[in-house]
Amino acid sequence: MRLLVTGAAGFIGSNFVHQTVRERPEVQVTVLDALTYAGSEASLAPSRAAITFVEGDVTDAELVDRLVADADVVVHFAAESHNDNSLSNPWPFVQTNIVGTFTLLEAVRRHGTRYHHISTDEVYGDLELDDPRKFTPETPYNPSSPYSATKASSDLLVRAWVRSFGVQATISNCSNNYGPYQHVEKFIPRQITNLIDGIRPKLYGQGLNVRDWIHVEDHNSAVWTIIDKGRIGETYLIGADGEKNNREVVELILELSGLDSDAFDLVSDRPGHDMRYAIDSSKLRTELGWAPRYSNFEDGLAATIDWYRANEAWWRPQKDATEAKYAQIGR
Ligand code: NAD
Ligand code: TDX
Repeated sequence: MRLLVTGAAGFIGSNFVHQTVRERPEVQVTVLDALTYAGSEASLAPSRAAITFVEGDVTDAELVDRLVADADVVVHFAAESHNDNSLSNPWPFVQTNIVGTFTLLEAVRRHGTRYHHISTDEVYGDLELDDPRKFTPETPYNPSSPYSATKASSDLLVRAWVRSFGVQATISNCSNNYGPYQHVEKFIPRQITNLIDGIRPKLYGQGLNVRDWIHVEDHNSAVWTIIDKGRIGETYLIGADGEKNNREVVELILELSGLDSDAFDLVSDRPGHDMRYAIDSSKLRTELGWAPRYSNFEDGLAATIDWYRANEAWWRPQKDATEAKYAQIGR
């Protein structure tokens, strides 16, 4: 299989490539990544000798066409992915997430290539804390932020290209990922690396917002399950029943770091901050037989903390610029 993976110099895509090189050595992997502030070739280093890396933009139609022509399967991770950035400057989100997906869809349409689209649970909006429901594939789209609105737009393009042009596509919407190689702008790595720097963790608002955490390796094993066995045109929700509020996560990071669990600060809230995400992944589990392997969040988090301690050279170059951006928005 010749596999084109977009956005694999980022967090989830780089882990996907490492898992693929490790577990499926017969797959020929080509990565397309623009190396934005969020991408780093260093994230691909462990697999670098086994893959082809192309630096380029998913909105570059000629380049995309050439790469798709040589692929059997495309997995599209590339995106602008951070909600806070989408509030400060939405344009790159429209360009990469919507126009980039359009560009890939036109190429896979021309070449009849199997396409898997990586998306997020945020397209469904949010749930109240006491709502017994979780998101299902039937939940209506109701995105809140510029980021989630552009991801929702890209999902709808995929659905339309399946129905109107017969494109061979599947979609997955996953909950919040954690694990190695996640940019220090994101919640968990930000707090871990702040603590390494002697800065107290920062919780938005009251810290009561709930995210449904999944280890990145479980997200990626689910993506492979969908590539192997998913039904064309279908949407699969990926989640591992990992609901926790942000305060609980910070308390755990503090405890695992040997510090008092109340040594955090509350900072101003994110505008439009989604209250709660929760995934019902029963379709993926029942129809395709997938199950997560990282069932213990505390163990996964401890391993993630160890990874950031051992890999300061990987994250240090991003840290100051990231915190400078947060300082500008008072968070
Ligand atoms: P990330 O920001 O860590 O990585 C994104 C990668 O895409 C980077 O390497 C960047 O250089 C690349 N990129 C950005 N714009 C590009 C462009 N125009 N052309 C080519 N490459 C470009 O993101 P992530 O957290 O790894 O997320 C990957 C995908 O998974 C995204 O589609 C995101 O919406 C989705 N997702 C993320 C999460 C999460 O918790 N992080 C959860 C569900 C879904
Ligand atoms: O310093 C912080 N303090 C804080 O309380 C940061 C950076 C975040 N938060 C809160 C906001 C959220 O409730 O933590 C939660 C997680 O924040 P993010 O890491 O920014 O993730 P989120 O906005 O939930 O979106 C993530 O999950 C879905 C990814 O960034 C998206 O790409 C994915 O689609």
